[in-house]
Amino acid sequence: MSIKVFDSKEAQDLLKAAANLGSQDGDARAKQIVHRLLGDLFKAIDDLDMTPDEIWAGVRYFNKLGQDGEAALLAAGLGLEKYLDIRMDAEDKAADITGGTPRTIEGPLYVAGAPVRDGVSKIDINPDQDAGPLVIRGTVTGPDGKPVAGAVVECWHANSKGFYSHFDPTGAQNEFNLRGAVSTGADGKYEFHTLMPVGYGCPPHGATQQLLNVLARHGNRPAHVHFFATTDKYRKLTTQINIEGDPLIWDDFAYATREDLIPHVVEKTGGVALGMKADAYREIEFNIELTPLVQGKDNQVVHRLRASATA
Ligand code: MBD
Ligand code: FE
Repeated sequence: MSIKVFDSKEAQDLLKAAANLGSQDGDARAKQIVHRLLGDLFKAIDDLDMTPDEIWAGVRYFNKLGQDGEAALLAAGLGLEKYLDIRMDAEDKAADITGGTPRTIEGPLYVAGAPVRDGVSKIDINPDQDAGPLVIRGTVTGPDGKPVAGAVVECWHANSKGFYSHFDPTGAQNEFNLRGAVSTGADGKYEFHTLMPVGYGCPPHGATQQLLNVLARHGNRPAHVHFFATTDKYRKLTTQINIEGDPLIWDDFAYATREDLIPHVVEKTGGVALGMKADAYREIEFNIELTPLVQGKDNQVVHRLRASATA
């Protein structure tokens, strides 16, 4: 069948009416985007000859996606969030902003409100038998290589089951377990005492995994740790590190891995003296270099709905 109706006056008028282009009212940008996206969908229905059954399966899918609260998870899994990074990288390049620690996606599991400590924070609150102690530390520098004082480094990561506090389906973790914030002193240093994370997997019966299954894709991430580095002197950095050696490092369902974000994991001893649960521990040094403001402003701040809690 090769029915083509997209270019007909009837279909084009319908599209304009649906986006209310004939009126001066409403949000002009929203109308522009709705007209374009709906038009692209109408065109795809024509081009791929999508059946009513396929359309209604899609509509049903959106309902499940919302019920599961997984729209942001799907955005990561379909590469939409990575695509925004590709665009921000290109925008930086066009503005001659080079260097700095690479950005990578935030993901959907940040929780605002972790207590801010000076220099060092122990963020493992709940015991986790299967996770060994880990120190993550580094220096925040500016584009000039000099330490940044008063920067806030936040980190968040999963436990040994791949679950994040606040979103843990087992309810096993306190608010802010494995989430922390440290304010740097004059030396620009931050340090987190925590436990080794394990990679995240999408909820097996959720809408995201359902779609990935149809595509014959997995919904897993390598073990990783998220960071924000915030200061009023430079641009906010959103990034992650992967845990070296994880077999999924180059097979992340959310496409967040980058060459410069796989710091070495060093085996150390002396953990007990440092207040850790075992003498043998691992240490990761992750230095963070920030990039300059553009005309005095952070031109790439991202606003999105984020969970928040009080400690
Ligand atoms: C995560 O932990 C994550 O970082 C992303 C991007 C998606 C799902 C879970
Ligand atoms: Fe994550």
